[in-house]
Amino acid sequence: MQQMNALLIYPRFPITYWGFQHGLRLIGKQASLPPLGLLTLAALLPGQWHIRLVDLNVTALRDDDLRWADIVLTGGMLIQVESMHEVIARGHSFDLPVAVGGPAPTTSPELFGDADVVFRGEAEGRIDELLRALPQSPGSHRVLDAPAGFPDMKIVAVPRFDLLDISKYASMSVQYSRGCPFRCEFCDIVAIFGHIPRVKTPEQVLAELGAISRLGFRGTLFFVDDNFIGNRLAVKRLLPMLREWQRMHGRPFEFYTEASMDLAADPRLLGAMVDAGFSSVFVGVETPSAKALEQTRKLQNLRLDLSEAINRITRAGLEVMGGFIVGFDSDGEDVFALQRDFLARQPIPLAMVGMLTALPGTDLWRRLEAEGRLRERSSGDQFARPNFVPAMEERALLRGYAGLMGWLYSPEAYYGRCEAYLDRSGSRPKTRLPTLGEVGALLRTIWHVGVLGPRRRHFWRLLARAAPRGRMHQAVAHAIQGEHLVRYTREFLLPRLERALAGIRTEVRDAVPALPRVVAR
Ligand code: B12
Repeated sequence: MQQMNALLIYPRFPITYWGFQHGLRLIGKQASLPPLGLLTLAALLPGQWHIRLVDLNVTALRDDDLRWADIVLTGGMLIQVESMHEVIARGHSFDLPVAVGGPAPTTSPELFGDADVVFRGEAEGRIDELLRALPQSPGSHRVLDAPAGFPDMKIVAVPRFDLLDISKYASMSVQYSRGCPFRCEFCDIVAIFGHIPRVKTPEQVLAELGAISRLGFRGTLFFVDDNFIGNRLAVKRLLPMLREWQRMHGRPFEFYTEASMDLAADPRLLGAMVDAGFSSVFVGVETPSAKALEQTRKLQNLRLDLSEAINRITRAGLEVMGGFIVGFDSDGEDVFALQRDFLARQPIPLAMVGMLTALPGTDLWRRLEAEGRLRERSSGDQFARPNFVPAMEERALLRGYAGLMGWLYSPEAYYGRCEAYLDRSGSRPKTRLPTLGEVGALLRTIWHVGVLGPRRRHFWRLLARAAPRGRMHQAVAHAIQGEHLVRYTREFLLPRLERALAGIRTEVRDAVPALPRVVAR
């Protein structure tokens, strides 16, 4: 096998809710999470290859990198497509062949006609196929479709975390499982990763934690699973080993992940997650409307009282981060008040409320296509105008959504949810002492938010509430997060929704045929 210089480039994200760009500045970081897909791919490439990673969210792509490279490998989500095309053009301008992979090429290969190789699906067990398809120079175009079936997670190599400049990232990430047993109509996970959760061995997971720990990273670590508890038996074997590993290594990490709502019905599993060092969990709550949950086949959320479930998880010691959706076909204009009343009673500071969007490869996409309601491809951005004709009158949907988001991330409502969380959250095992970087972030936040910031009154009130509970670092973390969520809503989301509304008004006006001018007799 010939030695090659492979340049792995992670495309830029636009500013988004999940990007936390305004918060990152306060903690002196450039990105919230590393490009785990490319790091995992890098570990599969031939050992004699030289590999360089350039994450455009933390650094710029230099001509020197392109001059050094023999080939460019890039990959990402639909929301990164614009930057992916720039990477392809840049690579070609240095006469380099470019291969693309990851979620966006996997679900929408037709978007990458400019790439030399479009790799769909998981890379494990398919590196030879990729190497055979890689041309010496640009100009050809091959699509490598995902094979039927999915690779065993036991062959996933320890990602090349050593390629990262870890000082640039707020969190690290590992993946324990792929796939989800549920079949929500709007989600493409089953299409991409299957509905039988595949898991790594506990030894694989501990090896990855060891690799990250040896790099000196201390802090939050995201288990990027679609559903961490998809395989109950396996995860119950993993958790005690995680707890022991944390104990042996001085509890270097606070874990967070994604899980289905039925976690609330398993107190032993909840307890084991908290003991292992989990501090928060992202849950797809979606909506308090039973009709909508039924319609979108989120049946697991109908089997329990959502409020009770959220409070049970919170009391157990896990902060709930919630995903919510408005714009289901069964939603009337009362859905905004329904969501608002529900959210006002929940201890959920980070509530990601989006409008239903149709992702390629989902059952929702297929249904809307059959109904002739699809408009255009979606970047997966649920915070923009729907990419299909909604059942609710669209201006009412956008106005209602803007009203809900304006309230949700008003300082009063946001800090109110942070206080509710403090009041109801259960205790967690003590973690390590703060790093110097974390002390720096604390001081910067006190100055920029507590002294100079427009939300300082809320900030000090929250800290005063947290102090007697020994939860100061959590209150500061919520204040940092709040800076992004409040500013992104005010400075980006609401103006964008206003523009979309104005656009619809023009469309409606232009659609009305000019009435023949009536000449008064
Ligand atoms: C972690 C994660 C996030 C993190 C960010 C991660 C990051 N890198 O910054 C957070 C929480 C911030 C996030 C946010 C969003 N996310 Co997200 N996220 C994920 C999640 C859960 C895991 C991704 C991951 O790390 N996987 C682990 C790695 C190992 O897998 P992988 O990336 O697929 O890579 C493998 C292969 O694809 C391949 N491969 C990857 N790259 C390349 C390149 C080449 C050249 C080759 C050959 C192969 C290859 O090899 C790897 C090993 O097999 C996925 C779901 C999933 N299970 O993948 C959703 C997912 C990627 N997210 C999605 C979406 C829509 C979003 C949002 C747009 C949601 C929103 N509306 O705001 C935001 C946008 C991001 C932002 N900054 O705003 C969608 C993307 C859909 C699409 N087709 O593009 C996914 C698939 C979830 C879904 N339900 O559909 N997300």
